[in-house]
Amino acid sequence: MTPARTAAGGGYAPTPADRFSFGLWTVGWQGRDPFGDATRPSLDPVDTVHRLADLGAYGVTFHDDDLIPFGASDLQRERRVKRFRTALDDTGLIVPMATTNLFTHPVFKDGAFTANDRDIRRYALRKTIRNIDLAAELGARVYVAWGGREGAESGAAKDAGAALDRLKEAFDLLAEYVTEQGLPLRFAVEPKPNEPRGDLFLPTVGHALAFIERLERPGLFGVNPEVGHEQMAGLNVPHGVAQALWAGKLFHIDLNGQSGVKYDQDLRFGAGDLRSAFWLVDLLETAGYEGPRHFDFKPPRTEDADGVWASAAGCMRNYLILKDRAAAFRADPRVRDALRAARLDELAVPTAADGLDELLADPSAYD
Ligand code: 3MF
Ligand code: MG
Ligand code: MG
Repeated sequence: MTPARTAAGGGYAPTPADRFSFGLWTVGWQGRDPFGDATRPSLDPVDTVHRLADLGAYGVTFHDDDLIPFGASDLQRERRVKRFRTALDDTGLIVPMATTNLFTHPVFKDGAFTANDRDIRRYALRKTIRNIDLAAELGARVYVAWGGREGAESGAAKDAGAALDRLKEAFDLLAEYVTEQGLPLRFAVEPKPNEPRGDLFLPTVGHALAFIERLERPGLFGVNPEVGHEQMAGLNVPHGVAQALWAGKLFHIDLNGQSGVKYDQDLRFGAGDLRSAFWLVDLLETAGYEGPRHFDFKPPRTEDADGVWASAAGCMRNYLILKDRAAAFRADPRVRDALRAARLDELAVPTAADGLDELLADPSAYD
């Protein structure tokens, strides 16, 4: 632990240098779930910007519909954006990322870019492009694409190959748009195995990485892994993130907590999976990831307004505590000795640097 973190009032106070960001929909979640209605009133995005800045975050992110209610007139849209922009200017908060809501409105009941209905697919693209323009205007550098309802419940209801063709077509068109407009945006595909659909396309980081390589402009695409989503598939989150980093594709990350293979819990970061969170922070802090530490969590629906901000603060505090613990772990001479004894340094040495012929000519390698 560094004294700077622990000295003042409990310590671990986040600053903008920590690059913490939150979606408007996270703290703004009203507690509506499949079994129950809202337990909290809606939040004004302007107030959210001020609260997040006060807590020490550096960024705020949004779906189009979080900022501008679906169906708003052009005038309402203009007013909402203006107020939001003023709040950003007043607080210094930035918009590192934005995304599209392609799942709430009933027209998306069968997906968006992979809906069987072509009109819905065309509408989804136009909705996305409209928000890409706004994202770029507000200074975002990453545009996240979570499939939402791209998936199916029954085998015959969706042709998976055709759906992947349409998904590729959509991403190629979006990449063409940002390229032609000269917008400084890159896309981050967010995998999720299921929920709200029975099964979703691009279910894991690995599926998304493989898909990206089939696109026309793969350089414009990376991934936005979410802690809980990988765990819903029983996977090791730090390993998935490490592979994204290895591929140069970690464009963004959704941090939260999850306790095992079940529905998407969106707990505050560190809750439910503390060991995994420790290794994830260790990785992010040592592997050169410089993007936002973005929290995609839900304050429990049992919490009131104060609890919302306390749990948002808890996400950041948990991250900073784990960052300290990971640094202390790496600096501990006993750990260093143990890692050497386990021969971790040897794994960094190429197995056959002299080539295949040398390997085959070396009897000691086999005999
Ligand atoms: C759902 C999610 C989404 C995405 C968001 C894009 C509502 O499980 O994680 O949050 O993160 O749509 O950023
Ligand atoms: Mg997410
Ligand atoms: Mg989620």
